[in-house]
Amino acid sequence: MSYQQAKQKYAKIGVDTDAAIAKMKELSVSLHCWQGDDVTGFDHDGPLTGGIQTTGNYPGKARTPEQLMADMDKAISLMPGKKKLNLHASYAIFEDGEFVDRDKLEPKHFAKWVEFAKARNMGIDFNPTFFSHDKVKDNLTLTSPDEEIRKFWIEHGKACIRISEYFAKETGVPCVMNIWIGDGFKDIPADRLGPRERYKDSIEQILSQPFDKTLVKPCVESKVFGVGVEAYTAGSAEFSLTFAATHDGCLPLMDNGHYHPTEVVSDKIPALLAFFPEIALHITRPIRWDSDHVVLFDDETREMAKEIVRCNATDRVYMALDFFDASINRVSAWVVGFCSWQKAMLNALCMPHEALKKLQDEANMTELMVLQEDIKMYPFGEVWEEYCRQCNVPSGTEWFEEVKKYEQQVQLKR
Ligand code: RNT
Ligand code: ZN
Repeated sequence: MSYQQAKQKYAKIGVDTDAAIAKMKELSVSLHCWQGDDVTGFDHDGPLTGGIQTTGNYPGKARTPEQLMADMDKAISLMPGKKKLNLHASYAIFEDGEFVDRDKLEPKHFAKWVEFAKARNMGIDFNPTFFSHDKVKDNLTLTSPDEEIRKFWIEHGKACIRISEYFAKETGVPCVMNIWIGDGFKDIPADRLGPRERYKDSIEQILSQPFDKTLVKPCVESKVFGVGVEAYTAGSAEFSLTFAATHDGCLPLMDNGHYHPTEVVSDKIPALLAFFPEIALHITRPIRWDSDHVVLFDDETREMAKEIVRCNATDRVYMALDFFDASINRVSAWVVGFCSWQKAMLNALCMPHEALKKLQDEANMTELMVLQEDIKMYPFGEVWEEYCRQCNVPSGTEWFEEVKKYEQQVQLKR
């Protein structure tokens, strides 16, 4: 079947595949730098902490800013769609032997990333890094009862607001700044309120740093538990959601690895859209826990994309990827994960949502089931290939030949 034939088939159910492809080209998705080096960053030598883990030992990992940028470039050249760069503060680039701690970070430490993003027409999202650092005391940062520790991390958050505003001004694209802390306890705590009150106060102090709300979009990301902090996580769903709801200009961020395994973020998206003008997502693939596997074109991924599209919320939801697999080629991981989300969004744009909603409102659940099942067999692959063609990137598995070559010629020589 050709694209033209596929297009005609979709047209019969009221779907304009050309319009879907055109829409895809406008939607930006944040590509996280941390898949390229297993969340290591450039500002410390210690291990990854905070209850998150990368597993695997695949060769060829990027170890310098140049290598990470080259790997990202390779990935970017192989996937369709508009990308935004997602950085962590730990990816600061120090020059000429300079080093400053996280509370003293300045825009200039990210100038090379700005140059990278601008040259590729990308905006930048940002994340303060509240983990992998010697000032994480007893697994605590912004919730620490040690005021010196807490102050250090508040100053880090404020520095990141200033850097986020710099990113937005330089790129002309608003910067989503996500606050996530792994603070918690391995075993039953005696005080669940104190850490949360301190966390609330800490974020309020961070947000007291003046910034332009149209340029910086602060978010708070919730989590249910982390490795080593199984009994209690300060930034729980209720905490984070309520914080965002009660603080003007602050967005809730949902990571679909951060809930109990039978909860689905696809259902939470419309729930939040009923209240928040804008929300943010971390798109990942949890297997049994927050394992951060590479995103695939699977049922829940498709369902999340459908909710964004059918709620007409493509301009209200900030979409960012958040996975890290160290057991496979890291460039390939980026491409598969990014393309899976692109496929999910394009697939969602190729559905007759209004007709389906009408069936629901008429309580015609029989026909709704029949149609929803029938659409699954539509020639979506043709539409995807056409989208890739228009974006000048290989479709199918042709891109993987490029990755294999790059692995041999570049990554394995490191
Ligand atoms: C951790 C959170 C967080 C991190 C990144 C590196 O569970 O998902 O978003 O993955 O900030
Ligand atoms: Zn996340």
